[in-house]
Amino acid sequence: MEKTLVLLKPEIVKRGLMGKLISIYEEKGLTVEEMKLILPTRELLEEHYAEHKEKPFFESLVEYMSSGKVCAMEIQGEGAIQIVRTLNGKTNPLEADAGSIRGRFALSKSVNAVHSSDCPESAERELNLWF
Ligand code: 3AN
Repeated sequence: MEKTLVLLKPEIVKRGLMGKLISIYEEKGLTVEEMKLILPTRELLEEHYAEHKEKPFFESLVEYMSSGKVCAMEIQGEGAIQIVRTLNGKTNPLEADAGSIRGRFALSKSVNAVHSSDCPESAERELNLWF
């Protein structure tokens, strides 16, 4: 069974959409193995987004992600990493399928509802970081 890290970003928690998004993963057949609400520290986010450190959007991304509580989950299932990314849709909500999570619930590239690991190595690294 594959495991992946999913983060429901601050706007999802603030808008009261956590349950709706968790249902989408559960209805697909995936299971939530661990879950916590956390106000992430700058240190945690800098480590989590280390690969984007040089990008122009890094500062605003870290600022946004620490602006409110995040719902962190370990989600499990066969092919969970790819399945979650398909459910989430493309990073840019303008390009995301209308039926995907980002297509339905997000408007911008930075405030884009969810994060999920992109490969098994990232999943292991990110799950160790958040749990
Ligand atoms: P994904 O989360 O879909 O794997 P990445 O890894 O390319 O996307 O980007 C990490 C995070 O950085 C995204 N979740 C998004 O919030 C933010 N991001 C990516 N590209 C941009 C951009 N051009 N402007 C603002 N934020 C961005």
